[in-house]
Amino acid sequence: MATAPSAEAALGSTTDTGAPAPSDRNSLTVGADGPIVLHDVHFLNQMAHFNRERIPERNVHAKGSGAFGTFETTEDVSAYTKAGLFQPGATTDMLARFSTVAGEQGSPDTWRDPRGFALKFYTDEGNYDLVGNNTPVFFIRDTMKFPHFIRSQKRRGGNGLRDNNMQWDFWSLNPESAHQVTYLMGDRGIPASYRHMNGYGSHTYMWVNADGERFWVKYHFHTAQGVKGLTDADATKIAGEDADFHRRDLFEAIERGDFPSWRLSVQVMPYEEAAGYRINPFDLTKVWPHADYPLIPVGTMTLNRNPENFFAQIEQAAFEPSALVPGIGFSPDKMLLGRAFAYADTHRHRIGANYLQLPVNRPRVELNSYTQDGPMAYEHRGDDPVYAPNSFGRGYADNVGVVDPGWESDGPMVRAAYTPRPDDDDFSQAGALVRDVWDDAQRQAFVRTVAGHLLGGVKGDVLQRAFAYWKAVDEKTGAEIERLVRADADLGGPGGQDDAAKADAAAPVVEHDTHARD
Ligand code: HDE
Repeated sequence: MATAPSAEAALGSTTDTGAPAPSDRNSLTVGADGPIVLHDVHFLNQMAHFNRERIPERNVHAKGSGAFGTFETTEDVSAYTKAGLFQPGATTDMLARFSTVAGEQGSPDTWRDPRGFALKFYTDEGNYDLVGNNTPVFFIRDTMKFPHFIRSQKRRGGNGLRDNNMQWDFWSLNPESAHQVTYLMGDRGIPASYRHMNGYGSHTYMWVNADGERFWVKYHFHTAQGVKGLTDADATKIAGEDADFHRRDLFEAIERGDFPSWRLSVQVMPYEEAAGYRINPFDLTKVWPHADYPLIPVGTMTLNRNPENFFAQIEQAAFEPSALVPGIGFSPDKMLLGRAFAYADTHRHRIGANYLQLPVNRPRVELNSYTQDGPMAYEHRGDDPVYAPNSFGRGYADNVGVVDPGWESDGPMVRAAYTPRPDDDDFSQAGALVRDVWDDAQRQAFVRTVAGHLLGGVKGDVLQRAFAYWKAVDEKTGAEIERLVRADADLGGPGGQDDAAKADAAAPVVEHDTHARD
């Protein structure tokens, strides 16, 4: 027998205009069984707003989770940057959001996929956003390819299904993807949790110190929890039991006071060394070997506060590589420069032109920006002049000359493919990962994961190109992948790992930065 709601629960609610609500349970009708009347405006408003509760999901990184915390600069890197948040002793509030890439909002957290590692620092010089991944490299090096890449990883136009053949068609036709795909198919491809993965800025950025000296930097966030991964078999099982496994883990860890932290280090390259470096330092598919540019510690990021409301604070969180602060700049990395446009543009579409006025996105400094009005405008400047320059005391910027962190560039405007440097090819860094960084157990798990993925529908010329791709990475493991696929080996389940491999791969991955090599 259904019990009536408790008396205190019936104390009432309001309409959206603030009046006492008539009822949240019964619509207004003519007679008890008559038609609903058009002027039941509380019902109309509830229904109309319900129809508008969703905003478009992120078209990549749709499934994710986040938390608030702080970043503390514990070392002195002021020789390299004047950015306030990276001065010794600075502590800055921040927000982090972790995510998968290809899956939709309801997709499982434990799919094999890179993980987003998006950070927003609410500094006293404005927001600084560092929007990275849990891998130090990426699949492509030119923004123009990005829509094509993402579409090949999502769903076919005809049947709306994901398709391994389509994924491998793109990857094998774009061999610069080999380093990232190797990483993806290895033990970093399915983190045990968001807390047990590293984060990277991936791109090369610019730092500028107080004397105007410029440096190129790469960011490394090493998890203090230790890097741990899941086997395909375990991940597939968890995906069936709890699609929100990583979201739940992060939320519950912070709830119980088990605050996850990461140690930030940077690699620093003096400005003038970029031109002669043996690897293109701005190629996002490459790392800088640590022997060339060792890690320099900076500080610690700790996540210690869960969102109060997921939609308001995480679904509407807007991260953008274009949110920079003095002392930090872009680099000639075409992917980074493409992203400098894309993110704010996507926020205007997904959330609205005034997305930066939402508390989770609002910079924590006094603003004097000449953007105004637009839908849902909340902040305003009264009757201040709306133009610059003006004679009525509203400040405006009028700098000329070299104002922004930048670099020298000249030559004809071209659409360039890639101009490799002496040690620049699409496969050797991936091969070094397989041969020099991984141990036998990791190599075996990798071979079975790739073979299992290829056995998932990859065929014909695409399969032949995939075999050639893996042999170009590493002849021995490439040949083993081909042997297993041609034998149509029973690899023990969806991820292609039988119990033996599972036992090996499930062992905690020893913390190693897979790029502390050569
Ligand atoms: Fe993204 N990316 N991306 N991406 N990306 C987005 O922005 C884009 C790339 C990354 O938790 C989108 O708000 C372009 C690299 C993260 O809210 C979109 C290119 C890296 C997140 C977008 C790239 C990333 C996104 C989708 C090629 C790591 C989630 C929704 C140049 C270094 C941030 C949105 C969050 C989200 C564009 C490639 C990381 C569409 C054009 C490389 C962590 O704007």
